[in-house]
Amino acid sequence: MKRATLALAATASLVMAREAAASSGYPMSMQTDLDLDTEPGCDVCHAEAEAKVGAVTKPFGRSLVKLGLRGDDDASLGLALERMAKDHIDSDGDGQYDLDELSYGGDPNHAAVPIGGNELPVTYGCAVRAAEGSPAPVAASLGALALVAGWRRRSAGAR
Ligand SMILES: [Ca+2]
Repeated sequence: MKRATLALAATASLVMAREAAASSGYPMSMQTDLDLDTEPGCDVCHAEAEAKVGAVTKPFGRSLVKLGLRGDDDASLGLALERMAKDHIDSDGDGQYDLDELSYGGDPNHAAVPIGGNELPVTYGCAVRAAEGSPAPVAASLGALALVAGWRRRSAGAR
């Protein structure tokens, strides 16, 4: 009984150590497996961009774990990435698949940012804004005066 307990404790500690092990080779493996221009930072899966990174906390990393990723196990990374591609995983729910976002240097943990960075949102409406110094406001005012004068002339003629 004592031997069985010791064996169980040893096995449990090995499993826990394996899951907690740093996976410093994953960025390079992801770059190779996904044919990326650059290695993704550790912060694609972890809170920190560089070691010591801590637990997997980002949506993309959690998706990989759900797909079978294990710590310091390149084979599990390859399989999880294959499953991610097959299942069209979109961890941040922005409509862009995670692997597509990585392929163009995007972040699969945040909604896509347009090329060129954040810009003011497009607004729609009917208003026309004249450029500063433009004669448009003067012309509009004269047009309004002409309409009022014409209306008054017609009203006076009707009497
Ligand atoms: Ca996405």
